[in-house]
Amino acid sequence: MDIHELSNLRPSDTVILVMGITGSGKSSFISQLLQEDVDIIGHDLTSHTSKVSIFMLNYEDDRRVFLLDTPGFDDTYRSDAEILRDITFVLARVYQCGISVAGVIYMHRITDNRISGSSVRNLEILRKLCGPDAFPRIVLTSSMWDSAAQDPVLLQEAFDREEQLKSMGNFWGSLYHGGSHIIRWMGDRESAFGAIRYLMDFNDAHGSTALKIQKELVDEEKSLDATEAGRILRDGFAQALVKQQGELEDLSSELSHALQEGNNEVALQLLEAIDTTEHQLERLKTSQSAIKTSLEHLAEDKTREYRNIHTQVQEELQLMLESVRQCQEDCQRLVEEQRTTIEALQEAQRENELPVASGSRPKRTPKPNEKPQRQSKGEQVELAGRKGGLDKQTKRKRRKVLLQNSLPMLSILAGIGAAVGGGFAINPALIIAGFGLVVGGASKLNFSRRTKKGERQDELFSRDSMVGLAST
Ligand SMILES: Nc1nc2c(ncn2[C@@H]2O[C@H](COP(=O)(O)OP(=O)(O)OP(=O)(O)O)[C@@H](O)[C@H]2O)c(=O)[nH]1
Ligand SMILES: [Mg+2]
Repeated sequence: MDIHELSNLRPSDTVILVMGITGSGKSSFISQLLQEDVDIIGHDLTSHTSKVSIFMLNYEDDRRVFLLDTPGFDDTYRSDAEILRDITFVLARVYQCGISVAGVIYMHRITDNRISGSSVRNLEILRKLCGPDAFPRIVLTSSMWDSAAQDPVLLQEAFDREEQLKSMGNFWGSLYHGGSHIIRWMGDRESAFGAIRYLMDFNDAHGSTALKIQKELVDEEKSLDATEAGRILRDGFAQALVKQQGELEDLSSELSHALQEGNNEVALQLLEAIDTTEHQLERLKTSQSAIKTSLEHLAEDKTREYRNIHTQVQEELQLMLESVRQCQEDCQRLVEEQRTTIEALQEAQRENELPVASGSRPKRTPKPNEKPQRQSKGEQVELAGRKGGLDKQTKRKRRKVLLQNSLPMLSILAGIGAAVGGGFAINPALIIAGFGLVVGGASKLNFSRRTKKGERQDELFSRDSMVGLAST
């Protein structure tokens, strides 16, 4: 997501966050809403750009709803800090631009038969991000009802679990009693749209409100680690640091014992363990400092980050366009060569069809400036026949090349379309997916090449090797 593109959102636009632990069904939910597979896009975006993906839903009356697909907080402290930075940055920018956040869809798999620490942690962060005033703008959405419905026993368990979740204060309980709405997502578009409509109707009826984190970062100018959500991570990091430092001390004293006793094998194992613990300690410290940031610094970091991604994407686009251009040239050359071959064949055929007198052929007197005939007509026909045979073979191979290239070419064109569309739709995920299609298509292109002598070689080689050759 680009900071400038965020500023281009219209005041009539609305943002909805989709949160939940990994695998709870966030991408599937959004896919159903948009009626397209967003998982691939989301996956590409995760590995290339921000961890938060944005998808646009055309809501009723030409209103645009931007869905933020967020990764779950999963107890790996390094990524948790990054995820919080991403989410809070987007929320703060949206707030500064006067765009309202209608609420949060929080996903949970109803078939999970135990409450994981990760789920509790995600809900704790959700409560702190929103604040009690925004609890009514949270829709607690359970997934996997279609699976549960397959078996009456599973279905009953799901109903029981739903009641249990509502009664647990550290799970849905406090949110439910604070006004959060509960819905069952049946795996279809209708029930997914129902959750969105609930939030939009609530927002229309009650007006928009700022989430707790937006007020803290923008209005109160708090640093991220001083916000309520940030403090959860900060405390977690502090506890983990104490634990890791204790482990490091234990390992160090065990190492000195092992060395005193001359137990080199154990000493080596301990050294490895110390190395790992030191590495974890470093990561924790990095995470700790990552959330000690003001919105201003966060914006600077993110702007730099997105600018780098933008530059990288531009460079990749240039490479892709160059590949497409080369491909077009190759195709044009093939068509041209085919045209020349056909003309030569037609010429040979015309000569072959000239009327020939029966019996002995009259000897033609050569004109004064005419070059002596080097081949008889029979020889010419035979030569043309051989050439025709060769040409047929070559033509078959070239036609094969063209056919092989048609699908990758379509993929490249679709990719460019998606990338350009993504640019207009403020959808970095679409841009990345576009590039994916272009790269995928380009890598499947096959070309015939010429040798240095200018003779045609019918060996096929891939776009990769062609790029390699082009650069030499
Ligand atoms: N049958 C069924 N499968 C579901 C449902 N929700 C999610 N799944 C499946 O669960 C798996 C994970 O779903 P995702 O939508 O990728 O979950 P996610 O929350 O986006 O996961 P991350 O992106 O890893 O955070 C996929 O294989 C989905 O097909 C549901 O309601 N019914
Ligand atoms: Mg996902």
